[in-house]
Amino acid sequence: MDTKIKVIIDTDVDFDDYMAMVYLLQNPEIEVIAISVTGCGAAHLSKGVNNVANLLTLFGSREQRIPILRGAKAPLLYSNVFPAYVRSDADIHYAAQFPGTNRNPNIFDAQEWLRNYFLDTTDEVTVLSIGGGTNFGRLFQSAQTNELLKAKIQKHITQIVMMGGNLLEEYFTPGAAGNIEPTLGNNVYYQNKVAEWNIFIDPLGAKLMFEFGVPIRLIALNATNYVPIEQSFVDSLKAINTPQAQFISAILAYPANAAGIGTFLSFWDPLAACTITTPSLITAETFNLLVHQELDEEDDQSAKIVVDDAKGIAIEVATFANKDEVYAEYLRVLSLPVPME
Ligand SMILES: [Ca+2]
Repeated sequence: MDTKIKVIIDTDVDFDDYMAMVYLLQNPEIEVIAISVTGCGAAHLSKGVNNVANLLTLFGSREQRIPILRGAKAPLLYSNVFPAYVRSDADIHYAAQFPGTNRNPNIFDAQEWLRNYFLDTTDEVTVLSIGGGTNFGRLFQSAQTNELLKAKIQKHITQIVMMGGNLLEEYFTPGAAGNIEPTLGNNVYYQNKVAEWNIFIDPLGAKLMFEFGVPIRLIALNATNYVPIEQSFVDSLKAINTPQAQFISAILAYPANAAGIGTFLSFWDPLAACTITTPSLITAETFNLLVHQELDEEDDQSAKIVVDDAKGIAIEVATFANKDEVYAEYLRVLSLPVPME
């Protein structure tokens, strides 16, 4: 009997998305069903799709045929974007070399593939959302007018594990501040101190995901702040002689990433991925949450996660993570041999 946990990954193909994807693809307890790509986050859509296809050459011929889903070219609301340097570095996959070119990738339209998959499937799947809410928000929005699709999605998604959001000090101690302005450096083109990027990129996408009625575990900055990427982790990873570990080492060695080791980089998306098999890595509490939608150019609160006991939706929020255990779990899986048939 197949007891693997089936996972659909929704990614913006950022540096830490590679960490999360490799961890899941290499984990014998996981079966990756499909990888949907959004063009609204780090990588542009065509680059992201191409990079995911080539990433799969780190794995065997079955993995190289995993469906890759071309998702959104624009958010459902606003047009918030990452800084250009973040996007161009993601587009060139941090100059890390893929083992080869995927000559025969299975590429589909995301909305069409996901609709057909959920209408047909008997699987129970976990969705790992690590690129903002646009692709699944759009799917859930279209399912609001299709009762069969809605029921099938609600039945067959066991859980969404979403890297995103932050509980501010007014709601939880220790609070986690937003991460928009720190990423912008000297070019602060958004005046927003409260939001986290994955929610900020598409506040409506996140809202639609929250409201759909599938259980959500939010891997918030409150938890990821406990797991910075430190030099000790980079050194341990470098000592692992698998092509997969060496590839992630190359991603982290790219100058813009290396500058963040021990400073501004955290185990964002890979922490979310690790909790799928190992929820004991985090402490979580349920809060009733809303996503603030209105944009204000001068003191922007858009994408703020608001705790509202009357109107909020019950969401499980990770508030703590055990760094040593997260490192150990990640390194354990990246040390496993990969059958290349
Ligand atoms: Ca991401």
